[in-house]
Amino acid sequence: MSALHYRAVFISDIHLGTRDTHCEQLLDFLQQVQCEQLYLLGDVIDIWKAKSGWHWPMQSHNVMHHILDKASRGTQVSYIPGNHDEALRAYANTIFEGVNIVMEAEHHTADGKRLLLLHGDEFDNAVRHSKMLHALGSHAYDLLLVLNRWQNYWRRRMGMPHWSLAGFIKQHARQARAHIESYEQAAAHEAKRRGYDGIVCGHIHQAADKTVDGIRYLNTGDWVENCTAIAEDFSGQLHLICWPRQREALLSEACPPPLRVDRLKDMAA
Ligand SMILES: [Mn+2]
Repeated sequence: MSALHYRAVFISDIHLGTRDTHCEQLLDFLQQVQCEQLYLLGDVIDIWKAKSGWHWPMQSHNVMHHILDKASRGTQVSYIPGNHDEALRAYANTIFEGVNIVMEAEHHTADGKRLLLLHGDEFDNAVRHSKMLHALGSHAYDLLLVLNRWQNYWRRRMGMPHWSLAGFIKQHARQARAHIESYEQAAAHEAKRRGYDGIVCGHIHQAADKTVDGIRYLNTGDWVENCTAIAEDFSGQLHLICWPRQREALLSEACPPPLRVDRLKDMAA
């Protein structure tokens, strides 16, 4: 029995098919949460990675099964493919096992706000460089440390000044930050241009809830590092959830969903 009730839940960047997905966390989240609408905002299945070795344990299967189970029990499930599952874009505007596949969607909150929903690789021009930095990533870090020591030995011998790895990383962290900000601005700009009150997207694995240029910018984050989601309660308030950090607190405060007037009308009819 689910404990947490939301009007809508938005998740993305699950990357099923890779070894990186926190399947157990996600499965726990899906089991504890009940919602009227579930939006999957892309990179749910990592079809890119399938080419270099598919990793599909029972847990990945369970995640898919649970999502389809929700769809069969009355949750409206919408799936907006991202760039890692872009093969599914060919199936846009079809319904698969109760899951509505669409290129983008519009969500109306309980308090009447219009939100644009998409994956977000549409704004890749703004983050192209940070992707490259991302690829450089943690594996290169250890190697850099070794090279830095070796390099400074030779620089000293040649009478050159010391070169700082810490400074190099700081500089690149600043650049990565700047690219994330460009992405957020590009997303907010698109929502504003099209007359929306806000945008919910994913793609950059950087969960957020902020106002950018007068537009509510929400990013669902990911389930490979952060285990985050956006959820709308029955009053229309939107919340950024970091599941591992907030799980206990959310479950201890959980209360049943409000009775909906339209449902009461249906029952009376
Ligand atoms: Mn993506």
